[in-house]
Amino acid sequence: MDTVSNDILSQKRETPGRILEIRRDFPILNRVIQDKPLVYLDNGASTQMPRQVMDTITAYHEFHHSNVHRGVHQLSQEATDLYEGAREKVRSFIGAKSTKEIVYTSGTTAAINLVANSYGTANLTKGDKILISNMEHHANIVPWYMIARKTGAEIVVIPIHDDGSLDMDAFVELLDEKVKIVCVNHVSNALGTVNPINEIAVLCREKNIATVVDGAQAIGHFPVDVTDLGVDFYAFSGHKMHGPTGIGILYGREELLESMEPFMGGGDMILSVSFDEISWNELPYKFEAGTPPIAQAIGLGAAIDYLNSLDREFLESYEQQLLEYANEKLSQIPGVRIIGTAEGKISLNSFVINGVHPHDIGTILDGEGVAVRTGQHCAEPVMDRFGIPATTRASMAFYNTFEEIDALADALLKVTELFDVTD
Ligand code: 7TS
Repeated sequence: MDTVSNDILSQKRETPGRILEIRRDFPILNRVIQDKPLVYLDNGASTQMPRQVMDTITAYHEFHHSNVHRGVHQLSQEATDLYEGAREKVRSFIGAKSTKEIVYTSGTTAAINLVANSYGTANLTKGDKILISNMEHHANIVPWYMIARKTGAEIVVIPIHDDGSLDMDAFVELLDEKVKIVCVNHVSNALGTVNPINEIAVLCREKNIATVVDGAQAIGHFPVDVTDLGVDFYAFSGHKMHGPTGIGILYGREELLESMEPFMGGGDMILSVSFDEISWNELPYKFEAGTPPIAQAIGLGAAIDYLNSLDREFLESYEQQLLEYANEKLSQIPGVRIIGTAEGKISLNSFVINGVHPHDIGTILDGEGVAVRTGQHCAEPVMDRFGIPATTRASMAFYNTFEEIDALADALLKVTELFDVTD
């Protein structure tokens, strides 16, 4: 075992100064856990916030807090300007044509539930098909299951290859005239696979099939342009792109959102109300009932400003180097098998170790200050596809370092020593 350990330790790589500088924006990365420096490799669950985002949220509470779209007083107008300003930042960040296409939600889950209920209910009848990829998060499965039960539509699974890439040949074959909706993630949270969304959208558009893309794991890793992608709906969460929790976005093509009935009713989403007749507000407010997550939306705007201030091309290529480095290290640890090896995947490694339960791995890693996620990652069908109950997942962000990958590898070696794992 010493030989393996020494081999791994001998291949160190130095983290670029630009990354170390960026790390200073993230106070939480200085935490000490179990007497060890925190190694945060659970970015797939939630990314950390830079100080700039926290400061913006605090300043909002200190100086501008009030309810939006309601008061004529100055504070309400300031809050409304900040809140609507953030919507414009989101629009520009994802290349949408109009802020009418940007609906604030509480997260990806809420965004997909909105589409399933509003669009799904109105556009599905008995015998129709909803295609869902085998690598979806439960957030892009369960709402459709619920709507399928209500409407009599059928869920059909798009299969995936052994490397975790989507089986595009099978997908094309499945696209018959019964298919009304295709649900697929841009990036899989369990495998790291990046799906060919543009190709999927083109095929669906030809057949008038709606595309619902779960962008939760893509948005923090590379630039997304919904117009270039040509999708109908695109959902994501603020907390996976260095913003706060409690805020997410549903992008919807204006024409489709216009045709849809609201999902939730209440204040702000109406133009006029009587007991006989109610008329809906214009887009996007039609879908935003009640007091919205104001501070969170403004925080999301600040996260966008922060990402825009960085050299994202550099960060993207740096994350790929982290992935290569992690692959190299993991391949030298006895008994490790990586689940999801598709070309072009993001910096995320799901893996199993022969004979060791992922929860034991997670607990031992926590003792070393290394935070990873273990379990089925709310993607049970993909675990079933690979015939495993769970994985350990190290998901990286641009602020992670090569030294942190070393710490992960060292901690995993401890696991294999403790459990006496051999290849
Ligand atoms: N879709 C994908 C692909 C996700 O990874 C997640 C969260 C969601 C949807 C749901 O997002 P929410 O913000 O509405 O909760 N994924 C994870 C994960 O991988 N580990 O913890 C949460």
